[in-house]
Amino acid sequence: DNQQNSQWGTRAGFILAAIGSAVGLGNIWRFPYVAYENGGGAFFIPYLFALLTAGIPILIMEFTIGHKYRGSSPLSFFRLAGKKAEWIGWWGVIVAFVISTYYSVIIAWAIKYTGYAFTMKWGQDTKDFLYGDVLKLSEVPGEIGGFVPGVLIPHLFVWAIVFLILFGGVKKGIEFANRIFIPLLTVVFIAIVIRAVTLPGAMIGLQSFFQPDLSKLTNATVWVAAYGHIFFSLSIAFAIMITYSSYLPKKSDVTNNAFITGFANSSFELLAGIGVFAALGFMALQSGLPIDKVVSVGVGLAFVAFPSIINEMPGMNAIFGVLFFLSLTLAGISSLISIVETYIAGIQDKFNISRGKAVFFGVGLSMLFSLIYSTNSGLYFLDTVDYFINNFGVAALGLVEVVAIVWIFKKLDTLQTHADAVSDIRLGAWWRISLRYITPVVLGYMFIDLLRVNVMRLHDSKTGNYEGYTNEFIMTAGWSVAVGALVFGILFMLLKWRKDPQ
Ligand code: MET
Repeated sequence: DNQQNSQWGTRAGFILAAIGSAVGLGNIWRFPYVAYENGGGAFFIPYLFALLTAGIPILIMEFTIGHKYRGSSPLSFFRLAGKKAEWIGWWGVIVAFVISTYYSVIIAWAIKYTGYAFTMKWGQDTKDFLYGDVLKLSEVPGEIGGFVPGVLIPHLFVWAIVFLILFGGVKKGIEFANRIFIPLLTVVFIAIVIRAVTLPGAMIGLQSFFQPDLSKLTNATVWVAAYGHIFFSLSIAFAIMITYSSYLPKKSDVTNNAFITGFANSSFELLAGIGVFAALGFMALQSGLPIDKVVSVGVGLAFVAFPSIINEMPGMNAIFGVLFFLSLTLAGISSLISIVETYIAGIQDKFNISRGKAVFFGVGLSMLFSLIYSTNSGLYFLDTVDYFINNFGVAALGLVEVVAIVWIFKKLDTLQTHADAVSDIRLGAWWRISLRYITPVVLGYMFIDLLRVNVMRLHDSKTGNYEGYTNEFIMTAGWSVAVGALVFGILFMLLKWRKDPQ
């Protein structure tokens, strides 16, 4: 079928799919380590501020764009203001493409760990197990010795599942998968959190999570982290929510749907935070260390700290472990399909090809690029690409998108009129002030500062690059990817529409 004829079967189907996209590795694998690295309680206030002044307002805006202009992100932006807006849509699509390539490998790890959990195969040294036995990480970042078959095989399996779901189409593939995954995920996840908060020492962890650390509020990095995370977590500013809402029937309440999706995502994230910090509190009690000294593993938190926690648990360890990694897998797949759908929809619209062809081409290409993460330098690439694409892809794009729509194309009124015409809840001062002033000012300041810090780091041998990587590695895996996304976005805009975009 044709891209423009695809539609969700029911309202619940759309909401489940949107929640399925939002709730992902970001909530379970990413949020805990970002919150942890930013001091736990210090993260809370910036997180809520970013959610209410940027996250939800942009989500409403993107649902409205998709619903009003009824196309993939590039097509919707084209209809909004022509070619001079279209490139923003493509930029998001390419950013989505880049994220999908490494997102898929984390799901592959989760599948492996679901298997390991049955026997707790990771042993006592869970850090060595992850980096040594599983990932076979090279000594030097960027030095690629070859593929790691133990990662490559589940990784290809993940792409096969994604292919099958997307090949089924919007209703029979995406909606169907989410109808099974999301209820299952919710039940499994609540069981895990209940187990975690009833562990001895849980209160120690929860206290550190919920105690706002006001002294850290002046720290810019905490704010940057909070905004970046909200965008990633809500799947906004990289084409996803525009694509999903373009499949809504004409009569659909966009504002209400955005609130439901946003609050469901944050509830999930808060639950994940509660579960993880409760478990960390348990670890703190066991080891006698303060909570912020229990682990120091960043990206590996879920795959290092969790296995350790599972080792120490009084009973039901294996079940807990299996459920935890299973929930990671389910949440990951339902998000990965949404991100791949953005470029499937984009190329279908632009090149006027069938869905089947677009799925073949899109999944095939992302699978090919994703192979780098199945090599023994994969984790270094993942870490660097994730940092650069989130800061100079997602956050920068969020800024450009909002400024362009509000200040350059002056479409805020048009969008508000459309949203209000189809929705119960009316948009008012909160929505307008957030998008007109708060988001551009805060994100703009953040972005300039981030750019300054990272450019400076290339020239200053004392401060060192992100994670201490060499300039060469940062240029290859970081800057060229982030800048490349923008360049390719513009190139796609320059190509001819194979079908009248109006
Ligand atoms: N929202 C997703 C998450 O939180 C990420 C974008 S979709 C791959 O994991």
